[in-house]
Amino acid sequence: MKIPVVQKVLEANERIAEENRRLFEKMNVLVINLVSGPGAGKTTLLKRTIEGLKDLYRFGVIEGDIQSTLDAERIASTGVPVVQINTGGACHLDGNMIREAIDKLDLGALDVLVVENVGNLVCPVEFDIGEDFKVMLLSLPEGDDKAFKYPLIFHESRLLLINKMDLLPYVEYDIGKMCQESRKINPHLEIIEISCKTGDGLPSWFNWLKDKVNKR
Ligand SMILES: Nc1nc2c(ncn2[C@@H]2O[C@H](COP(=O)(O)OP(=O)(O)O)[C@@H](O)[C@H]2O)c(=O)[nH]1
Ligand SMILES: [Mg+2]
Repeated sequence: MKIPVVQKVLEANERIAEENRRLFEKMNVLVINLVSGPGAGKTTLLKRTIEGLKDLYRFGVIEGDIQSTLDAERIASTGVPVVQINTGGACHLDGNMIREAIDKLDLGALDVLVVENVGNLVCPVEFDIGEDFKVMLLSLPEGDDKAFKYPLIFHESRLLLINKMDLLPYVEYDIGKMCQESRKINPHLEIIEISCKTGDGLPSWFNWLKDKVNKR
């Protein structure tokens, strides 16, 4: 009997992701898998978060991109350890890529590891990397119909951050509808509205993160 290849790949990934998760637990590192479409503001959010909380926690970052080290360079400017993964075409990070990247990090010297996944709302959802939480980021210019189009990421995420709230006067976006449709898919989804530009809402996100580190 032939087993479909995709299933085998996913099974292998689950096993490696579970090993990663055990290692993160042992080293007491909280791991966030940050997922969004391209340009929603992942790297900007990460920089703001590190700048806001670096006196409290020791951060590390894994940057996932198809190519380039642009985002890793932006993060490196904050002084925290960062590893860039270039997937060479793959639209997501997987457990094995993360396993290789953490070899290059001193996990014992970290409290929080944030993984910026490759920018899209589809493929990263399929691949567990051993994270504690998936956090998804949407931004106003992308439109308020994403829950209908990409339900799985809403289902799998613990927190939805709605970014670029400073653009609300300039775009058509129904926040109420967005929240309602998101919670139809995932009634437990927490939602925080933020602007990485003005800083609005960031304290609530920082508190969410602090709560998760403290419960670790
Ligand atoms: N107006 C506005 N622009 C933002 C905000 N956050 C990020 N941006 C901009 O959005 C663009 C993409 O941000 P980036 O962090 O590179 O997105 P990523 O591709 O998800 O990592 C950049 O030009 C940012 O300056 C925000 O809250 N408001
Ligand atoms: Mg980025």
